[in-house]
Amino acid sequence: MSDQRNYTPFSAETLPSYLSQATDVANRLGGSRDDWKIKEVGDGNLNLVFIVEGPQSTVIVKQALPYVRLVGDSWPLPLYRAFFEYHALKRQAERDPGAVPEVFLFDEPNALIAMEFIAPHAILRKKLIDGEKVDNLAPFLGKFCARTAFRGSELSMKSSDKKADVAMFAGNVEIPAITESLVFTDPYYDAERNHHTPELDPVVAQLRSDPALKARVQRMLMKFASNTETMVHGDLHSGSIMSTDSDSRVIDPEFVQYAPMGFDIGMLIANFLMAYFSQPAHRGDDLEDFQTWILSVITGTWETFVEEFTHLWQTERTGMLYPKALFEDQGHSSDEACKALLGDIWADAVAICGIEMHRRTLSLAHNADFESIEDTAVRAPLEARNLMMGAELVMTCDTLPDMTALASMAQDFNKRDFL
Ligand code: SR1
Ligand code: MG
Repeated sequence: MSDQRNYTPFSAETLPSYLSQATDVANRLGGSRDDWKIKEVGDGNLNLVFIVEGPQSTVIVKQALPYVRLVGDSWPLPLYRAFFEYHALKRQAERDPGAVPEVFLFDEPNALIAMEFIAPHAILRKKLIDGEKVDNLAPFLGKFCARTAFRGSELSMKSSDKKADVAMFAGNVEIPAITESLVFTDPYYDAERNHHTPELDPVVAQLRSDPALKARVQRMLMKFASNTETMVHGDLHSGSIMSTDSDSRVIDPEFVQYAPMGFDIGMLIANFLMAYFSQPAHRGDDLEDFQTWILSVITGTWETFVEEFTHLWQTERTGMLYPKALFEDQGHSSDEACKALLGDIWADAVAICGIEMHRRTLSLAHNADFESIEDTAVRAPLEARNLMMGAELVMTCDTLPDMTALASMAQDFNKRDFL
């Protein structure tokens, strides 16, 4: 795994010389290095991202920095995260072909991945803020979550392969540590890196003074840190999805780890709910129509997840878990076992969803859905709905019956005033 000895962070000026030696990438770009146009476009929290445009094609080059870009070199971060991102992309491509960018080059010492430029797609979060609908989004995301959850688990994988993989990904220590603090811990006390919209103070005080809420969140953190059900993307929000008006892809799995199966879909639903609650500040006459569409994406994603997971259960259950030898071969249906497992995944997803809704409003890394609302008097009441529904989800994750109940809860909170 990468350390800093042979590492050089590239710039738009130095990258052409490096890429001209990377034959496969250079051939894809076409022409020679003087013909390539390079822009550094990284606007995420961690990495350098270059768009390299050649006469024949365009390639993305992503390079890890040895620190958190959002904060600066006061927060060092290991380069080895590129190694885990590369391995995650390979596995996701096998488990859901076509869903993630194709990798052309992985340079471990330089913590650099050259990959497919996904065009003309744009970051989904921006489309949601701009009120642009995306067809086929729910089926795509539901299948991605179900296929990666199922095919990365011992419902499908050979136990020895899965255990070797768990051991390998366990080397990714600092990246999950970010999630452990920023997502599961910092929102619930006055942590140094936190910030929130000042008008939210009373709601924030209410959440932080609730030991039952904190205990439930910590219980979920314990599962996140110790339950290796499957390989998760680890940061599946609307900024990790790129879409046109009808096609979508998933990017950026550097937060990959083995974790509960409900993690990715829970985080995803949270980000759609935040898009939903922020809409009154972004829309005009089309508000109701667009919010209804977002809710339909949430419900559709979960419905597809259940359908696809059940289909894989019936057709690809080749691992050591719930073996056919114990069920079908004995003349016993495994349908109820599948439903019960989906019930557990649902409960985890609901808890994760509530926690993610909190952290994007209270911890370090907020999202543009709310942050782009400049007038805090407009932003705060919308964020308050989001925070209060997050708490309700965490507290009811074991009893909330289904997605219909979650969607009605969102409609209800969308009308309430908490400040
Ligand atoms: C310090 S990194 C902050 C956040 O950015 C990433 O995209 C993850 O969501 C992480 O929690
Ligand atoms: Mg990211």
